[in-house]
Amino acid sequence: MPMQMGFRWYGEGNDSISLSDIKQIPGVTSIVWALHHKQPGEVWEKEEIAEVKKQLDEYGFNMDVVESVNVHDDIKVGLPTRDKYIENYIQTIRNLKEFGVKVICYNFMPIFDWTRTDLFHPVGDGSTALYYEKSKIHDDPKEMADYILNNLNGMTFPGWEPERMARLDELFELYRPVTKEKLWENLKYFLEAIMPVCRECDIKMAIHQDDPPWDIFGLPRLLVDEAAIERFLKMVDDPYNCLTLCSGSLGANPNNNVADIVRKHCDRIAFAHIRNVKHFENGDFSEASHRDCDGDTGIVDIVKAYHDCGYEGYIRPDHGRHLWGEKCRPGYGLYDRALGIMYIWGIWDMLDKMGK
Ligand code: DNO
Repeated sequence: MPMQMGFRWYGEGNDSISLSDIKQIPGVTSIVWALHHKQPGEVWEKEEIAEVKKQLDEYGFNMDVVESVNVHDDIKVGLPTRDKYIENYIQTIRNLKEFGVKVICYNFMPIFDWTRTDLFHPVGDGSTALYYEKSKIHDDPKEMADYILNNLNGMTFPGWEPERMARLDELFELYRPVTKEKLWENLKYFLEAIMPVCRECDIKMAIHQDDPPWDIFGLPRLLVDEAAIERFLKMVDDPYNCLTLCSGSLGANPNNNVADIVRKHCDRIAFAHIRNVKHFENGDFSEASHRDCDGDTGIVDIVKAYHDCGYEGYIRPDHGRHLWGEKCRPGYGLYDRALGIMYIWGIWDMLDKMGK
């Protein structure tokens, strides 16, 4: 069995792309989905999941991968109320199991999920891409949150819930005593509480790396390099404690060699995000097309590493550029991600043929 190709879709009425569009991209079998109206900490009810299943069934897609069931801040901060939210998380896992879900992608980033300073930065060929300007991150986080929320073309973005962003002062205050070590402890507590249920339900928890992979606005970030990944996997050494290995998140730090990480930890990668990043000397970076030579991430080596390891897990193109005037959610247009899929398949199929 080859890897299983997925495409992230934000749901009916919440995405500019239709399932019929996605069906026309070669080789996509999984829709990477979520209930985007849910706040972190809420239980995902069976009736709500059934609704999505019905939509996907119509096109013959599976719903094996959820991205994301977001973790409530009280769990990350380690407040006494965390146990209640962990109970809810467990109930969600049990409900997802009823629909055959196999992998939950999540993150443990304090307050902000992925962070960019420019959502539509000109690439130079007429297209635009997500961009990170290092010097802007020392400024006011509120300004950045406003900028992001105002540029989502009216759509929601997980990790940037307006309700949470409206409470930024309070959230920063909550996280003040949370050192990096404390955050590791809180992650361990969370995982140890849910692992027995994951085993019972045969659902892998697949953590996404921090994006960018370094501390921002004074907040600690954990999953930033190979050493951290090693620590994470050993900390809760369970086959259900897995990775969503994100080449673009790790690739934002030129010292990370993603292909090496794939080779070393392939058996614990449940989900792969493939994205290319181009670095600039001053520490800024831009997202790029999936083509190897358009960025510095080493896409060919990474895909080859998965192929060499006989990877049979889920994979998806990550962010794409915005092409041909498409009006879409930043990073999640149709065209460049479809091109990315064809590039990944191109490498994969070639390697298959050469191996025969
Ligand atoms: C960025 C995504 C992340 C990812 C979450 C997982 O586009 O890869 O937002 O979905 O971090 O919880």
